[in-house]
Amino acid sequence: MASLSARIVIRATNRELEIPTGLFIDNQFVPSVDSASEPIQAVNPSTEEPICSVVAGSAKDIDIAVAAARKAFNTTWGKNVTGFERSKLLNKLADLMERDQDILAEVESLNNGKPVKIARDFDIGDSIQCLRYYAGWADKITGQTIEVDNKTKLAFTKHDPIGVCGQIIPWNYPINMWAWKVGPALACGCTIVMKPSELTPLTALMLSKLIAEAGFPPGVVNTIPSLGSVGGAALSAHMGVDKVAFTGSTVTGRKIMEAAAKSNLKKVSLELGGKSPQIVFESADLDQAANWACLGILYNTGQDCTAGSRLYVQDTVYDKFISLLVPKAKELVIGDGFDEKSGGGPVVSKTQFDKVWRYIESGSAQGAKLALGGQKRPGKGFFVDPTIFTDINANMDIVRDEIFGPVLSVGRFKTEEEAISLANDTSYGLGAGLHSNDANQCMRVSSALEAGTVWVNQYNLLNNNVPFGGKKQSGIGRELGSYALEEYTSVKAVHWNFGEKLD
Ligand code: TXE
Repeated sequence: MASLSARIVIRATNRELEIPTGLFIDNQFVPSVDSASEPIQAVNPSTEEPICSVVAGSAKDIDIAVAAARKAFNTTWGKNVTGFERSKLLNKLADLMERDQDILAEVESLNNGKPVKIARDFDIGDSIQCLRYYAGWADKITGQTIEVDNKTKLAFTKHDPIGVCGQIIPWNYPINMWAWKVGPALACGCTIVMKPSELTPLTALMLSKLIAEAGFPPGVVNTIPSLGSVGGAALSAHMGVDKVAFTGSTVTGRKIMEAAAKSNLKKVSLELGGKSPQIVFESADLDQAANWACLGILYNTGQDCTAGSRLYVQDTVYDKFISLLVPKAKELVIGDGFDEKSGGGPVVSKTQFDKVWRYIESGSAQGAKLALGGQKRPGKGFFVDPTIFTDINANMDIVRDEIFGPVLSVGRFKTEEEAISLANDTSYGLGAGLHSNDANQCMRVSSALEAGTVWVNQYNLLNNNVPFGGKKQSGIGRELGSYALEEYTSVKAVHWNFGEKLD
């Protein structure tokens, strides 16, 4: 039987800690009921060394977790707990995450590769704030009273928790994606079966321990590390799951929607891939625009659903802009997440590394010009240095497909109309950015861009109180802000008769 915890030593900081490695059901770490279920190996992408192995859940384990979540929904949680109590527990969880932020940051870095300081200051800091933001909502979820007929009738609405939620999250922001999904679901009174990515299960397991410590009743949050094709597929097709929330690839999003349609028509929210454009107009502060463009494509080593991977520059300032952009991108040090000098880590896995390199090679083969990067590093670790292609055309794979690495394609345009048309020439619609000092142009272009989020004179910054999600094939539904509450509630209309009599 696979062990239910692992003792690991983080060499860089000399930290020794015990990581839970079982399935988390009913506030207990347990083994899989399937003796055939092979454990998942967590790997450090900076060294390619194994960290520890984790129990992998099977479809039968998903059944058990869903049953635990249903029981909790019907007894201790759901409509049986006040918003005030939910708020208190969410705040307590945020406090525990704050207490453990250094440990969580180190484990996040170990398993995902991102720099520890970025994990601590941004990923974990934002996640704590996200939980506190939704703690604030928990006792403010209200319906409406609606006048129907003043003399005899009244209607009102109730925003009921939707029920048992399957949440399937990816590996690029393991803690953030956990908080974005857990925060609003718990605030609304839902219960959860969480499936972290098989590549990055460790912090979700550590957070599960904090769920129990915070005092959430058993079964409210259950965590089943599992392969996507096993646990993810089982959750999406489960008749006992009322809603599935997903962040990941468009290919998988499509499968989830299909499984939902073929089973119980559960509610689905999808946050999928992107090929987000940024436009630099001639009036922009070019130095600033170059900074934001670098942040847009290089943050999290480009493993970002809103990565600004296509950049269109007005031809009158094109050469000047490239001469500012390339040295700035070159400055970023990609290295081991535990090295203080690293501003970015490796990509998450060998599969992702190979995918990024296939695209870099295809860019050159299809005639784009390398302005930066393109050299593989010797040695261990899935490191890819910042890479910039110019002289692109709309049919190249590097321009059409999501690469999810630090690879930027730069093109040029003459008119505003042409810039908008190039930017919108994609099946995706997640993020878009524009840089201009002409206020009217900012208004015109931001309204013409087909994306769920448009950044003006900045890029890639999100706030917990502002909604986030995609248009076109980048997704359905919204996370963050008050909009996320709609994903986890079901509106009930109650019609009340206080006077009309039927003959
Ligand atoms: O994604 P998957 P992968 C994009 C990015 C990346 C590509 C492939 O371009 O290169 O996707 O990455 C679970 N039913 N994004 O293969 O498969 C899986 O276990 C249910 C963008 O890792 O979408 C994991 O928990 N679930 C993205 C989650 O889906 C399934 C973030 C994401 O994995 C499943 C990640 C199935 N049949 C990748 N198959 C973003 N939007 O930020 C897999 N999963």
